[in-house]
Amino acid sequence: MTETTKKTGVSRRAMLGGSAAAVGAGLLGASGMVTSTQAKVKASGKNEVHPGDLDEYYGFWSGGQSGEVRVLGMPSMRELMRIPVFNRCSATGWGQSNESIKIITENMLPQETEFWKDKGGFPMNGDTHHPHMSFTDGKYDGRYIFVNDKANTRIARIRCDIMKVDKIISVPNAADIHGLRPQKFPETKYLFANGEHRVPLPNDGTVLDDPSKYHAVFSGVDAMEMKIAWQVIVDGNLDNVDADYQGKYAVASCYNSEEGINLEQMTANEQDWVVVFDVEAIEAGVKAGDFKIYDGDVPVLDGRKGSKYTRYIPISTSPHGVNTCPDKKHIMVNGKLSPTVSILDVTKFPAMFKDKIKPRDAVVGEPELGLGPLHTAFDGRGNAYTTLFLDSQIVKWDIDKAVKAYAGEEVDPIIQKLDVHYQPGHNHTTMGETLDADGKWLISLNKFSKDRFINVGPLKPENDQLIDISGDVMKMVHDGPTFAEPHDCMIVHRSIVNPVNEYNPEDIMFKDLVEQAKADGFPDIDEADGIIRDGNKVRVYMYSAAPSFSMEKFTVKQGDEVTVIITNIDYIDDLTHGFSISNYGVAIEVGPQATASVTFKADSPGVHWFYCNWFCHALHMEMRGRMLVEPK
Ligand code: CUK
Ligand code: CUA
Repeated sequence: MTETTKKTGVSRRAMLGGSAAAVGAGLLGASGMVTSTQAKVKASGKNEVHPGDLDEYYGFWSGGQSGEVRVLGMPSMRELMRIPVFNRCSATGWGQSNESIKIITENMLPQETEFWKDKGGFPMNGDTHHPHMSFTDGKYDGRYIFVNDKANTRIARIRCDIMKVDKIISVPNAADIHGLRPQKFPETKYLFANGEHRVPLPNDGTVLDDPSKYHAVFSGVDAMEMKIAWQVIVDGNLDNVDADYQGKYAVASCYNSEEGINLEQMTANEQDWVVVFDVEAIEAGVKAGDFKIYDGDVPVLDGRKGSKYTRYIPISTSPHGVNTCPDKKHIMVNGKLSPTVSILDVTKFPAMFKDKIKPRDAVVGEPELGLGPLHTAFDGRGNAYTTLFLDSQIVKWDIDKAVKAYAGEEVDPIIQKLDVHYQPGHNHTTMGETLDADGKWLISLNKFSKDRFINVGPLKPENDQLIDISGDVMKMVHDGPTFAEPHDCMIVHRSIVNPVNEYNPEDIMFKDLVEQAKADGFPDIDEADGIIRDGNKVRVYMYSAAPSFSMEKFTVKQGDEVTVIITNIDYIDDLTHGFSISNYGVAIEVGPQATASVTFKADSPGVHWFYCNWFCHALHMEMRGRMLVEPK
């Protein structure tokens, strides 16, 4: 018996189930509940990926406050890689190599550059929630993954060929980017990004308690340029967002129509809404000059109630997840505080924008599913799977029946409820946010693991559960612990993602270093080996081939600003080198055929060993050399 159970006499697990059922019965009434049909069927074993076999899917997981994105193999649920994004990574040198620092800082706003000047130059944390791949014709195209940073109002782009970030941008005027989705059709021209929190616009420190000056800002980001194309001010705040399959609209949920600034105010109303954005109307508004400029030279349009750019569809209070169905027609808005999911019909949006129907007429279904619906996924066979946070369940339901029930037919859309462990937020199906939804697997990203793993102390992992949805009945097949709340993930078939094995030396990412080497007298960076002194700036060029660096030792003077530039000339797969200097806090990755650089102040005199920090050879330990720092 644990301490908790001793004190209360009830385990948390029992309490949780009991209270949820009690509240559920009260709220839903007798007709709304179906018996939980927890599948007792034996696990299929289909999720086993034997040694030497490969997974069928890539899963891209956000890493919450860890600031990273993780790559998992599915269905094995093995963690394959971590992609540092907004975090400092001591294994790869992300946040330390000059190339990563350039990506992190080059699109900071001027005031941010000023603010971070004395604080390490840039924020080294982030809060990733929503990783999504770029689309072409409603399908994943394998080019990029985009992810938000709620903590520091940024958006990053990951190149899928090398699985590294190539752009990070700060979003002006908006506060705390939360919901993020790519346009699905005809291709990802825009990313839609929700500034979740309302802040004064301009946020210059002169306003605190005048809510009329607070605004939430929705951004359309040019996804290929990674530049803000336009922004729209809305009423209320902004939570999650999704785009339709026609490429015309974005739909964002709002949980604070009260425009309150504390919890009591924010949940006072019975109704909130989703905001529908008309992309073509916004583009026309930009062309016509119907905007203001605040910060960042971005056109900001007014999309508050009554605007031609938006419509507000009333939804019961605090809706959360927004999920577009691969039937191209329906968009699900998950009730959170309401036990319902509201089904929007996008084919009604044109009439709604022409005011031929009321916004609420775009709602064509509103099934009561259970307590705390947060997110919905799809199998491409007409079924939806909604997470019930409070009930700790996934509910599988029939979309068509839900629409019929709303129209008055006596049908029950609920097919099955499956217990998950515990408290699911997002869920995701294989290819489920695309027209290729294949209905094989469902992931439930549970916020609590409690008793599902051996105890690792007060801080527990989350629990990502894998569910086989290929048959008529959902079957739980795997528990997978993860660290630091991955809010969301996306799952893509491996045929779509085709990463390379080596870097291309001609890649744009090496251009600056290649140019600098040429200017320093090394026409071929593969052979660059030598020291260039430029005042107190010293550039040390070397190349590496397992198991040695081309340079066995080099000498600099105390106080020099030293940049070490290393090219890995090894041509073999899986042959990454690294460069660490002992007692200097320096460690970077140098991938096969890559060039990387790091700059530091040589302020500690003496002999310092530098060594390779990525296991590369039987003589990896011997892959090292000395830096002598001569005293002043
Ligand atoms: S949010 Cu976390 S459970 Cu940031 Cu997508 Cu819904
Ligand atoms: Cu090179 Cu280890």
